[in-house]
Amino acid sequence: MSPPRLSRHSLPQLPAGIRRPAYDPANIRIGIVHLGLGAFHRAHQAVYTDDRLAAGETGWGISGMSLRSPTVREALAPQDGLYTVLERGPDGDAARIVGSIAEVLTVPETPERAMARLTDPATRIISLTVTEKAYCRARDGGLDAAHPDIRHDLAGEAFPRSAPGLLVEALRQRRAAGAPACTILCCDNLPRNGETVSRIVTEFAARRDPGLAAWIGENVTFPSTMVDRIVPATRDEDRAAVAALGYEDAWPVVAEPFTQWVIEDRFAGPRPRWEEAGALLVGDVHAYELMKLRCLNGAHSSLAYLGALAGLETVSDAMAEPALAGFLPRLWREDVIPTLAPVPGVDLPTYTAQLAERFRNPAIRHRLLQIAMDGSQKLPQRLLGPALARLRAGAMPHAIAMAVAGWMAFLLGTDERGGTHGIDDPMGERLSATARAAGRDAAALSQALFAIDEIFPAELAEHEGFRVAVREALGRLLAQGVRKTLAA
Ligand code: CS2
Repeated sequence: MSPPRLSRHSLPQLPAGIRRPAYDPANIRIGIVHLGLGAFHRAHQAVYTDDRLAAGETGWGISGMSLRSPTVREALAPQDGLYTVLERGPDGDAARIVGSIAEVLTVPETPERAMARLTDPATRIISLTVTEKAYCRARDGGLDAAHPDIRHDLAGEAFPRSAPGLLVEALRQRRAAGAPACTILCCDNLPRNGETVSRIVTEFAARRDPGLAAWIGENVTFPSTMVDRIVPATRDEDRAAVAALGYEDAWPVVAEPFTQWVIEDRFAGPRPRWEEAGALLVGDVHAYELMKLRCLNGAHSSLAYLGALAGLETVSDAMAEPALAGFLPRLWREDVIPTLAPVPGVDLPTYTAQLAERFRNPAIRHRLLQIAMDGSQKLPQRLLGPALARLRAGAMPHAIAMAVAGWMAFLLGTDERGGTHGIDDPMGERLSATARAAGRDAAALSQALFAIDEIFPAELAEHEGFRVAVREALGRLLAQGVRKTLAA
């Protein structure tokens, strides 16, 4: 007999020892719409929410929506939204079934249903993990009105395609229907993510109807958040690991044991008591955001480019190489920690040492190429921001220059073991073409890339000392390889 497929119906038959919802998932009501139903949300916010549902806050079920691909709906709808979080630590695995996703939709498949849920008076929170690029930000941080999806949505002739367009249309309809105030909760890795989304949404709305923009200012809040949990993309091996437990789950998620969520406590209406599930509700998130983006994500991106260039596959593989593992403490100590304001209750050297431990977790196979994706969207807040802060303080951020050089070399598309990789990035074609035209000439390559002002702010691109540091690092990477260069 084949093992049962996970669903509400099969829950009671699942093997003992698997933690399952301590409530009846059929009896929860939806209070949250979440856009971007990727692995991260399912191992993070949905788990905090699952805890609150178990504690009796049954009005906070999640309607999970994908903006494009139906693959999550195809996997989870037959499972009534249930899925496994397989927590993998150095000491072994723990499986838990999460029941907080009460409904799974693909927006373009069922746009009316999605809009009805977004505008439902019972929906008080619209949260997002749609990745950096989906906000369609312009160079100045506001709305990129030239973005093809934004142009499509601003024309207002068809159902919106972009996240900002969808949010504004939902808010327009909420206003027209007299729906109660709601909160838009960005959970993507952007600095001041709440303010960023507020600005983009308000600018979009103002182009359609200044009255709507004003209404949003009075009725919608955009708290900032810092989110953290390492959740690699699910692989077939992970599905097999769940099958070995005795049931079938088409899309489990694998996560490290660590999880952190810091939320600015500025909600327009009610919210789950996430603080009782371990979240930290604070007055100001910014110091936490910068710490996490620069220390964790900055180190991740550095490892991704330098490690992939060295022909390595995962973060833990890279951490097993002394040259790469040894690079991070330097990056943190010299170039990152000095740029951070004190974070309440956090000792930064301890925090970064714990990051190194988390990166070493051999049970998590986090592919470097996954992290390397969308570099044009990630570099500015992860590496270029702290570089600028150091330069303004009169210091030369050599470790960051090395990481940026790693990204530049990575764009050439080949690694030191003769492997090749594509550049998965909204600017990928332009970046690859630029790199190809310059070739393995460090001066030409760095100069051509520094000229891309969507990525490099002028203050950085025109800083002679920084340009030289990157060019020299790139020259060494190309001539001697990653290991030799970092060991030197
Ligand atoms: C990673 C993040 O893929 C990436 O860019 O740096 O997804 C990282 O794993 C999370 O932010 C950890 O909280």
